[in-house]
Amino acid sequence: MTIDALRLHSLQMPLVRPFRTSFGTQYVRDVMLVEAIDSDGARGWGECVTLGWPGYNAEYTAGAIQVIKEYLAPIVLGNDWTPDGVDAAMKVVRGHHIARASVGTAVLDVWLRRASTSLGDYLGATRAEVDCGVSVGIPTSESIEELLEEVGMYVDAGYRRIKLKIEPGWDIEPVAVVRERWPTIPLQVDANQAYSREHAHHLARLDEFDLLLIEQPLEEEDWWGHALIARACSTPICLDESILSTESAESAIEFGAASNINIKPGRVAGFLEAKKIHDLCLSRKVPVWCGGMLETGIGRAANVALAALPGFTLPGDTSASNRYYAEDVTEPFVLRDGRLAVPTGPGIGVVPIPENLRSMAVAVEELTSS
Ligand code: OSB
Ligand code: MG
Repeated sequence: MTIDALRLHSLQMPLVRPFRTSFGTQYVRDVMLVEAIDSDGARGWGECVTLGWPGYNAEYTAGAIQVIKEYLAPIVLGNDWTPDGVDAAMKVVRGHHIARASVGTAVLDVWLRRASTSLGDYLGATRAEVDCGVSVGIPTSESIEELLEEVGMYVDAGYRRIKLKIEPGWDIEPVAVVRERWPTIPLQVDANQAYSREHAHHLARLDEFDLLLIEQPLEEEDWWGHALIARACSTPICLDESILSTESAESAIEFGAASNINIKPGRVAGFLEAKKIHDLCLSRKVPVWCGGMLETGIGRAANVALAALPGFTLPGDTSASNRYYAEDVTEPFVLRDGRLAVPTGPGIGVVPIPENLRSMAVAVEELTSS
C-alpha cells in the first residue's frame, strides 16, 4: 500500500463550555485531521491531538504541522507501508509523538479499510461498548456551586466516573464537596503537573475521599518525586504526561512511580505502541484507562476501539460528542447507559461529514511526493 498524499485539515471547533486546567483555559479546540490517500484512492483518517499551545506537553498544533510537512511526509509519501513499518520508520524523528501518531493512524486506517478489518478487531477488542467517564475542568469563576452544577449534569447524563481537574488552591475543598454530594460515585483527580515534591503531605489529605487515583501531580520527568508522592498517599498514583512508551510505562511501574496508567495513543506515538503498553500492564495486573484530548469523532472512534481491550478496567475520558461540541465533525457519539459503542465498520469506522469538515476547516494543505 503506497501513500500518495497526506491532506492536513486544520479545524477550529468551539467547545460547549471553557475547559480550564492547571495549565490554561481552552475555549476553542484547534485540531488537525490527517487524511491519508493511497495509490488506489483509498482514504484513512488520523487526529492530531496536540493543543494549540505547548501547555500540556511540548507539542502544539502549528509545530506538529511543521514537523509533518518537513520531516514525516517525506518519509511516508511514495513508499509502500505496513502499519508497523510506517511507525518504525517515523522513529528517526525524535519526540513529536503526537505528530507521528496522527500520520501513523491515518495510514493504519487506510490499511485496515483495505483489509475490511475494524480497528477494534485488529487491536484485540473484547467488548462492544466501553464505560465512560468525564473530565471536569476548574470553573472559570472558581465557584463551587458552578462545579456542583456541572458535575450534577454529567451524573444525570449517566457518566460512570467523574474526574476533577485540580491545582494548588483548588483541590481539597472541591473534592470534599463533590464527594459529600455523591458519596459513592467513582471519583478521581488530575493535576496536570501543578504540584511539587513538597506537596506530598498536602496531597495525602485527599486519601479520605476514596478516590480511584491522583493523576500526574508532578512534572513529566520527575520519576523520583512521583515515587515519593506514591509512598506518602494511600490513593493510587496514575501517570499521564510521563508515559511516552512501553519502556517508560515499565519504568514507572518498576520504580513505584505509578500504580495505574492513562494511555493516550497520541502521547505514546500511536495505537500500536498503546496496545503494547496495554499488553505489558495486563501482564503485570496494572489497571489502565484511555485518556482523552478533547477529540473530535475521528479521534474518539479510535480511542473507543482501544478502550475495548481487556486491560482497560477503569472508565476512560471517552465522553460523548455533546460533552465537547454542539456539532461534531462526524456523526455524534451518544452516551447510552454511561457507555459508548465501539464502531464496527472497517478501520476507525467513521469518516468526517463533508459539509461539517468544510465549515469547520480554516486551512487545508495537501502534501504529495512529487
Ligand atoms: O490531562 O487528561 C488530560 C484534555 C486536554 C489535555 C489534557 C487532558 C485533558 C483532559 C480531557 O483531561 C479529557 C477528555 O475528555 O478528552
Ligand atoms: Mg491528564
